[in-house]
Amino acid sequence: MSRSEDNRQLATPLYLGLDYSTQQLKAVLVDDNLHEIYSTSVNFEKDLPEFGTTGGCHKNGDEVTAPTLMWVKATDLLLDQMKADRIDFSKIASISGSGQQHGSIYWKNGSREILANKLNPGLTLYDQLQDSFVINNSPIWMDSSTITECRQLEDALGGPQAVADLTGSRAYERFTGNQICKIFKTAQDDYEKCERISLVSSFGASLFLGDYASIDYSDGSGMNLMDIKARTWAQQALDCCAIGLREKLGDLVPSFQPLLFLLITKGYVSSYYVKRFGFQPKCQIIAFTGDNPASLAGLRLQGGDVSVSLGTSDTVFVWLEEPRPAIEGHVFANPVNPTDYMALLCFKNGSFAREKVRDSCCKGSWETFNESLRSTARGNNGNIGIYFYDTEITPHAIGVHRFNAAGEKVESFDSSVEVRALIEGQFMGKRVHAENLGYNIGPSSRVLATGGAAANKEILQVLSDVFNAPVYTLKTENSASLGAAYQAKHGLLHASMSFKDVVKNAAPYSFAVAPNEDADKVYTSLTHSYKQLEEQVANSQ
Ligand code: 5FX
Repeated sequence: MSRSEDNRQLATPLYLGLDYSTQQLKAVLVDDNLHEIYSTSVNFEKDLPEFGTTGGCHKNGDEVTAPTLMWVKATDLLLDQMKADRIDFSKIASISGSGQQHGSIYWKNGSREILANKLNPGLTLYDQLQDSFVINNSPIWMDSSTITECRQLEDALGGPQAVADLTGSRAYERFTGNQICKIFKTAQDDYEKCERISLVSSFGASLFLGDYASIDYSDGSGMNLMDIKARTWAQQALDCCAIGLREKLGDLVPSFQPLLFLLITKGYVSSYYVKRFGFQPKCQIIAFTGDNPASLAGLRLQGGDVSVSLGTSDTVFVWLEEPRPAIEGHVFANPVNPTDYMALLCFKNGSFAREKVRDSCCKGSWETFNESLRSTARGNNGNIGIYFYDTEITPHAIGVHRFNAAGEKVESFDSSVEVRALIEGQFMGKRVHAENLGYNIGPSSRVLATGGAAANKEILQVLSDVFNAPVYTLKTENSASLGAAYQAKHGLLHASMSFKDVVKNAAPYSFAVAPNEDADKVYTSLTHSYKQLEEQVANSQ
């Protein structure tokens, strides 16, 4: 029977998206029009206090881990909650999911057999997977304990840029290859007893598939182990990390790929869930991916788009066709279009810097802050500011640096000039680093703004002008789990339909602001000056 026939058997197919994030496991159900009809979540700290985590993790110096079995128990609890909410599991046509990126799970020899053939529907997963992991505490993305392994990888492959060219990012401490390398060196016995290493995403998929799920290209890009262009494991990188790693990682698949069971038959939901919760036996499991790629799907980004999340830290996703990996930022395989890429850029100085300038220049008033933006000229008469109160990630630099129109360092700006310099500087920085990775603003480019500061139209106007593109907003509390639910449907239809067509009925964006006519003229050259000044600051530290 073809996939679409499987699908038609259901009067109202539903699609389930899961998100194994740092603090919670979330489920979102959407209907055939991709409208959200239900969501629920399990908070690791609050609902599973027996694991003693704070915010879903344990911190021990620069080592940060999460108990693997906590995620298993959260899965039991989530499904129990859905059952108590009288969800009709038989209507779910397919399941996909996302997970915090970079975290790793180490399955013990023999666990595949338990997953595939020995799960008793009368018992919880937690009861039955007690002895399935060789490492009980999974290293997660907040871990920064692998600087030695990072240097080793960069030295072996010819430096940071060479690692970025091959894998999409220079060596990062949280990236999974460096974490695996540390485990190989410090716990070799455990490494040898491990038959499969999963990412958090493919681990979640494995639980539902009842077999080891393949790692998808997008989340696989966050390991420093995948050849970003060929989308295959990069043997030189594997060789640097650990012996016999290729076998423990399994195959890579596209992010919307319907998975296979035991590499042969269609990857339907494990019979455990059919018997215990009433899932239909032909509910298809689609590859799970990382939370950032899933959010790109949830935001429904298209070629040429950029999304800017304005929160405590700012995050930028960029849709790329021709990536130029750099030593700042990350290039991942695009989760919805198999030949394209996405870039992820993190900026530490987000809302905190905006609030600091609001307090020092506007007596804490956003109204005064906005009035400063309205009353100053686009381009700030050539004045440029760089406000890295905390050590910035992109670029790696610190301090507040102000320059006049002649590019000379100055001590201070008038209050309203300071406000505009901060906002223009923050957005020019985003544009510079997006362009460094291969982004080109085109006539159909759109900027999608999310996060707290996306409610501020004056700030969005500067964003629109700096990128010379219209800005839209979207409510996005669930972007990763929603993106996973979209991918669940996309996975069933991908052979005949593009992702863009799959999501065409999803909730529309709200138009916020359009760029001013002189935006291109003002900001193309100002951004060029900003770039030179930022490089000068970063190189001098
Ligand atoms: C991305 O590289 C990250 O490390 C984080 O955004 C995690 O994915 C958070 F879950």
